[in-house]
Amino acid sequence: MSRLKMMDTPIFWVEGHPGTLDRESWKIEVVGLCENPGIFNWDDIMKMKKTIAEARLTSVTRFSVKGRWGGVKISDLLREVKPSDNARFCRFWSVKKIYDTSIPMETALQEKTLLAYEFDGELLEEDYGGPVRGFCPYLWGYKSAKSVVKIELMDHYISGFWEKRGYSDDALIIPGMVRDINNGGRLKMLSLEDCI
Ligand SMILES: Nc1nc2c(c(=O)[nH]1)N[C@H]1C(S)=C(S)[C@@H](COP(=O)(O)O)O[C@H]1N2
Ligand SMILES: [Mo]
Repeated sequence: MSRLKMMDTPIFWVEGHPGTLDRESWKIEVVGLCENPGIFNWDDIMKMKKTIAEARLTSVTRFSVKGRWGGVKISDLLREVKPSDNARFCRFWSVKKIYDTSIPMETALQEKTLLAYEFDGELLEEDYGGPVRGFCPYLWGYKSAKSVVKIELMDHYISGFWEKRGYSDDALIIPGMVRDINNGGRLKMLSLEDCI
């Protein structure tokens, strides 16, 4: 059983669980405002530089899970597609293209914002957004789209699935009590600094 599951990390699939997803044939389209749009498959992602970010995924529903998230930095990925000067937002689409969420380019380019495929050295399973998910510890968890199939570079902002339903567009983490998944769900006071 994976670490995430062993710790009983909540599994959110508001659009419905996607079922079994095939890692080997996984493809992520990177399109929109860039010079070199492209499709990155699992092998392409495996060949790119791996970054491990020790950080927390923290939900506005007030759980937080810390670990070594492994993947490709969004900044490394974007270097390949050469974003245009007017690309200001990065929109992530999950499998089925029902769930989407967008983050500002500055946040996408930060050190710990990843296309993640690992947690504590284990490949992510479908429950937790495998094969490859967005991971952005700087913002509430709804900005970390699971099982990403498409990234769109845009010059304007569009509210995503949860943002349209009332969650804030900026998703700035507000300090407060959360259930600390690494510690059996016990309450813990958490600030943004603890998340990153
Ligand atoms: N496709 C998709 N991505 C999603 C969600 C979702 O329901 N569907 N939930 C978001 C929310 S609100 C959070 S807190 C995290 C939860 O990640 P987990 O299910 O791996 O714990 O995923 C985010 N990404
Ligand atoms: Mo969440």
